[in-house]
Amino acid sequence: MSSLGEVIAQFHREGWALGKSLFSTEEALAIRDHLMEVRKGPCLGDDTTWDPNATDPLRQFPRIIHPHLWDSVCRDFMIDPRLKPYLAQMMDDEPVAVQTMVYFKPPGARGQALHQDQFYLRVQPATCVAAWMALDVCDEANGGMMVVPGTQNDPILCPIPADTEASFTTITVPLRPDAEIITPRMQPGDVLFFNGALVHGSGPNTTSDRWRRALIGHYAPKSTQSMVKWYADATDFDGNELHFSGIDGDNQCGVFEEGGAIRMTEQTFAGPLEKH
Ligand SMILES: O=C(O)CCC(=O)C(=O)O
Repeated sequence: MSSLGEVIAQFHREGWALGKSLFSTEEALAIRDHLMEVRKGPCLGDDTTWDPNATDPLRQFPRIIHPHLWDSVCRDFMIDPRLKPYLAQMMDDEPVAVQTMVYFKPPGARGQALHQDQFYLRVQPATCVAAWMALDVCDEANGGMMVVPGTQNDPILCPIPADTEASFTTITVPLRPDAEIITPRMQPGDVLFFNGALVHGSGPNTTSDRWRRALIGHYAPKSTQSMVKWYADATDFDGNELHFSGIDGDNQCGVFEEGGAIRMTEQTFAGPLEKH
């Protein structure tokens, strides 16, 4: 297990870091079993229609968005005191929770193309931070999380079309030619922390027999002035509700110029910045 200091130092250097064994294997597996029960039917807020007879595994097991609003297991994870010291030092502020998600990714399922969470959340003036907990062993073969160290220092990048054979989302971001993509191997109960500007995502689950499930919390610093309105109802680690000023988002984003510099421009985005 890495020390808190080591995790924080790596997070500031690379935009991501792994909290090894932050939750026990038993806890992670119990959460996983609970979520499999929950996913036996439609869930409030589904953005993909649940269909147990669909050929697409992601229609059989769609991700769950904002489950903390109605599921106490997800809410307890979201404000678990073990996460707070990490998030507080990463943000240099008190963290408050603004979103939860569950991903199932059964064998054969597509992943989510590389993206930045800030594209969706627009937490200002700082950024959001994610705590992504593995509920299975995760690696490249079953579509573990991919991160691109260093991109946490980039602005929101203008999206480009994604390969929808490999991704259930339709947009991605361009990468520098020398970008390094890392897929950390994770065990159930490990937590991947990443900065909201960090480019990250996941590939398809190419295995025939290994699921890749995850429970995720997204957080903002308490001093946040605004964020996209879909996320603006927040909860602090004592369970108190608070509300940030909600915005629709804006169209500012960066494009790479020759030589690797980034030029800011305006781009009209298709669709609402509602779900990420
Ligand atoms: O779990 C995945 O495949 C993607 C999750 C993700 O991008 C996120 O939590 O921001």
